[in-house]
Amino acid sequence: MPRSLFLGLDLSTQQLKAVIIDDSQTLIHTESVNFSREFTRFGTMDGVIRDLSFPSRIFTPVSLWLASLDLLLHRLSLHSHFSLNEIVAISGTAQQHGTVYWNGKEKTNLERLAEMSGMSLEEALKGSFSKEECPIWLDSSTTEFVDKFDSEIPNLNGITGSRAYHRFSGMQIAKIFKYEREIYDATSRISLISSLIPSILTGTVSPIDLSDACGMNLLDIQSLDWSPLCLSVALDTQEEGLISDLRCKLGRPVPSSTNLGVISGYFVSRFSFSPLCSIISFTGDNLSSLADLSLSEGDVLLSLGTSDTAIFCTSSFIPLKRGHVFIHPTNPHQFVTLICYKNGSLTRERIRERCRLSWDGVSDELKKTPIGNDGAIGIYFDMDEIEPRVRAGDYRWNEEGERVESFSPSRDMRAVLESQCLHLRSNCPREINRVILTGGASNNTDIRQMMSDVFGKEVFTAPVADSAAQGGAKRARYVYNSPDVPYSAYCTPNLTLVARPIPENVATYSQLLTIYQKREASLL
Ligand code: ADP
Ligand code: XUL
Repeated sequence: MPRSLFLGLDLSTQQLKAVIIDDSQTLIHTESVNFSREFTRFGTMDGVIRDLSFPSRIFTPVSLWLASLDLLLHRLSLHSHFSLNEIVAISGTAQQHGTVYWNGKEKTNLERLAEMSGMSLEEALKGSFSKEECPIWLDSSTTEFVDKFDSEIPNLNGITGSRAYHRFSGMQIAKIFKYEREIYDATSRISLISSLIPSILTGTVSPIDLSDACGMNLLDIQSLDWSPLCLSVALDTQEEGLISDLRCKLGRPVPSSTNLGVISGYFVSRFSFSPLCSIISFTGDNLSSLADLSLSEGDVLLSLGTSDTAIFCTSSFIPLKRGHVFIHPTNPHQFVTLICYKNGSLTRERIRERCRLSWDGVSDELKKTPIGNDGAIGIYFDMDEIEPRVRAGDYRWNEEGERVESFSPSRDMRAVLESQCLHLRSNCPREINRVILTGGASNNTDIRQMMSDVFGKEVFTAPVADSAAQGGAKRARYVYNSPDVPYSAYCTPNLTLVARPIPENVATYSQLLTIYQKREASLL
C-alpha cells in the first residue's frame, strides 16, 4: 500500500524549514535552508536587510524566499527513504505580519508556471511583484501610522484584537500608500508572507488566512471581514473607491482549515509531486506552533526563535492593552493570546559571540556565576523592544543597583539569559500550570532549567523543536483526512518533561523578579 505523507513548511525569519510526517504522525524527515548562509548574493544578515540610512526599515527580498523554496524542494527530492510523490497534502506557516506585493503579471506567470518547469521559481516569477523588498515583522519604521491608528480608533484592540503595533501589516500598507504611491497603485494583490507559498504551490494568489490576518490591525475579529474603519484610516480617506480597491487587493480571508486546491503542474514536472497533492491554507508561525502543541487551560507556550513569544489560549475574546488576540487556527471555541518580544535569539547569540563561547562553552561559563548573579541585572535590546517599548541598548546594573558599562563575560552571559526569562515571566498575564518550550533555543538545557526555575513550573518540550513546521504537517493531515473528531483529539502533542523547578533557585528568582521589574521600569 502506498504511504500517505504530509509536508509542513515554515518560512521563518532566518530559514525555510520542512517537516514530513506519515499518517500516524511519525516523523519521517526534517530539512532546512538557511537564508543568509546559503544565499549570500542577496546580502541579508540573519535573513533580513537593514536599511543603513533608515535602520528601523527592515525587509527581506521576495526573490530570496522563492530561491529558498526551490532549493528546499530540490533537497527533499533527493532522499531515498521517501518520495515527494507520496505527499498527499501540504500546509505550513510563515513569520507573521510581513507583506508581499503582486503587480498583476502574477496572474499569467502563476498560470503559466506549469509550462516553465525547466526554470527556477525565481526566474519563472521574476516581474510578478510590485515591490521586491518585503517589510517584515522586525520593521519599526511606521511610528506615524501607529500614532494615527491609536488616536483615530480608540477601540482598535476591541475591533482587531490588538492596539496599533509597528510591525502590523496595516501600518506597512498605510506607509506604502502614503510614501510609495506608485508601488501601491501598481499592486494588484497583497499577500501575507504566510499566503505567499500556497499561492506559488497552487498557481493562483491564495486568500489570506483568518488567524494570521489578526496580525494586520485591519480585520474585524467579530465579523471576520476587513474593518471599513481600519481600511479608511490606513488610506486616510473616506473615498469608497479607494477603500473597496484595498479590499480587492487583500481579497476575502478564509479559515486556516481551507483546502485551496491541488498543486500546480510546475511542481509535478519539476519535483515529481503527485498531481493530486492538496494545498491547505498556511497560517502564522506562532499559531502553527500552537497547532503542533495544542495547549490546555493553564499552559503557556514559550517560543524561543528569532523572536521570543508567549502564547496562551482563552475561551473568550478579551482585548488586551499589551499583547494580541488572534483567532485560533484549529479550535473554533478558543482565542489565542500572544505577547511578542523582538530581542530573542539574536540577542542571546550576540552576547554569546561577544564572550567568544560556543553553546557548550556557555554551559561551563554559567557554572562560574551564582544563580541570580548576586542581584546584578543586564537588559539587552539589540533593537527597540516591542513590550515594553524601550529603545535599543545594553543596560547593566551591578549588585548595588548602580548603572555600569560592562560585566565580566560569565556575568554577562548569565545576565542575558536570566533577564530574558524574567522578561517573559514578568509579562505573563496570569497564573500558569506548566511551561511548554519550542523554537531553536528550546534545545538548550540551561535555558530549559532556568525557565523552570524562573516560572517555578515544570517545563515540557516536543521531540521536534520546529513546531511551526510540524504544526503545518499536522494541519495538512487533519484537513486532508477530515476526521469526525476535533483537531485536539486527532493531532495529539507528544510532550516530554525536560526540567523540574529547583526550590532554592525558584526562591532566588522570585526575589530577582522584583529587582528586574524595577530596573525595567526605570527604562520607560
Ligand atoms: P526562526 O523560526 O525565527 O527562524 P528558530 O526557532 O529556528 O528561529 O531558532 C533559531 C535560533 O535558535 C537561532 O538564532 C539560534 O540562536 C537559536 N539556537 C539554536 N540552538 C540553540 C542552542 N543550543 N542554544 C541557544 N540557542 C539556540
Ligand atoms: C509575532 C511576531 C513574530 C514573528 C516571527 O507577533 O511578530 O513572532 O511571527 O516569528
